[in-house]
Amino acid sequence: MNPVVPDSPENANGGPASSASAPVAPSASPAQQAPLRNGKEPSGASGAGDPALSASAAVLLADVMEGMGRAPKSLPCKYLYDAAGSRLFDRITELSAYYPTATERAIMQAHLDEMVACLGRRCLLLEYGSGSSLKTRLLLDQMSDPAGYVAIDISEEHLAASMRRLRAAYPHIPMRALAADYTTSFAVPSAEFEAARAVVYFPGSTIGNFEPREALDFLTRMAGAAGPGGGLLIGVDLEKDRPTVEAAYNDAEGVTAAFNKNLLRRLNRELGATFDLDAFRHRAVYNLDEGRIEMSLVSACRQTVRVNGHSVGFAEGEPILVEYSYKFTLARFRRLAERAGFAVQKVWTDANRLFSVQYLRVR
Ligand code: AVI
Repeated sequence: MNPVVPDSPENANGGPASSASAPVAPSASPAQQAPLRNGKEPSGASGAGDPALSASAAVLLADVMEGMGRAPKSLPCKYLYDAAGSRLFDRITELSAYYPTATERAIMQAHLDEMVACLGRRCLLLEYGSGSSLKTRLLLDQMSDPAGYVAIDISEEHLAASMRRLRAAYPHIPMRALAADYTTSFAVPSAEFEAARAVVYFPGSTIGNFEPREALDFLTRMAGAAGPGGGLLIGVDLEKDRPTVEAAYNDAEGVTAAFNKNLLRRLNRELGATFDLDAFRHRAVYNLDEGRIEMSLVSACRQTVRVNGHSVGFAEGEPILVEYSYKFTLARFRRLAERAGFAVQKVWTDANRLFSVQYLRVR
């Protein structure tokens, strides 16, 4: 399950990138450039099976049908973040029950000096899944002589809007926007910046949306992207009691339900699917054995849905798994980070140990 999340009011996405550690002259005017695309989705090309589909829709269809063939059925959570999904996720982060965003921000505010000291002078900050880049501003405000900032996000529209705001607020910091699925391969234009080191910023605990094997691969790629002397500043949600976790993913306002159901709306729009949003209900359960929240859309009745010419049958009560959100112990995350080629240099938590922000050094 590959997540590609905008860290709402700050979040994340990923893929391998070139080392950013070599100092190179900046390009003429990086701050003026439009978002790059990672070249994975050439527009106008035909889908393999259906000539009416664009290449990106054909990839979406293939991913959806692959998930519909699994037991239990599943959908890749990276598709949650279309423009409407990104807006809904921003609303989730403002919910009082959704503790991760406010807690992470409070940790950052409390320990900003130490975090900025870890980044050091002439740091190139690479943010994976930049979303609205709200927490990033805390860093950009305090960083010592930053070499630059590269925002990487899957939602081109969201990225362009937040980069416009950031460039206006920080005209002295060279910036680049990269519209890319950070779970795929893409090249970071790090050679454009005169950086002493590169540090990947991956807040929001989006690492928890990867399954363990994928999390290891992704962290390993981030270590490669940061390169020797570089690091990773990462938000990591911690294991806690069931009521707190389940309340965060079953909000009374129904925003999380709307966020997950928006994926079905997207499939109706982009693939001509016939999902009846009222015929599925949101479910989020904390699986303590696996240390993760499991979010599903559960079919309220026996039904058949058409997806671009395919029929998909659902039994009453049958779930579509949409997203996992793993919660970590500090020891478990340390082991994962070390296997990926990092050393945990610093861990900051809140008084209730709900959440952590960690600085990992590339070993
Ligand atoms: C982006 N990610 C860290 C969120 C989480 O908490 O796992 C995604 C989310 N899905 C529903 N609510 C929040």
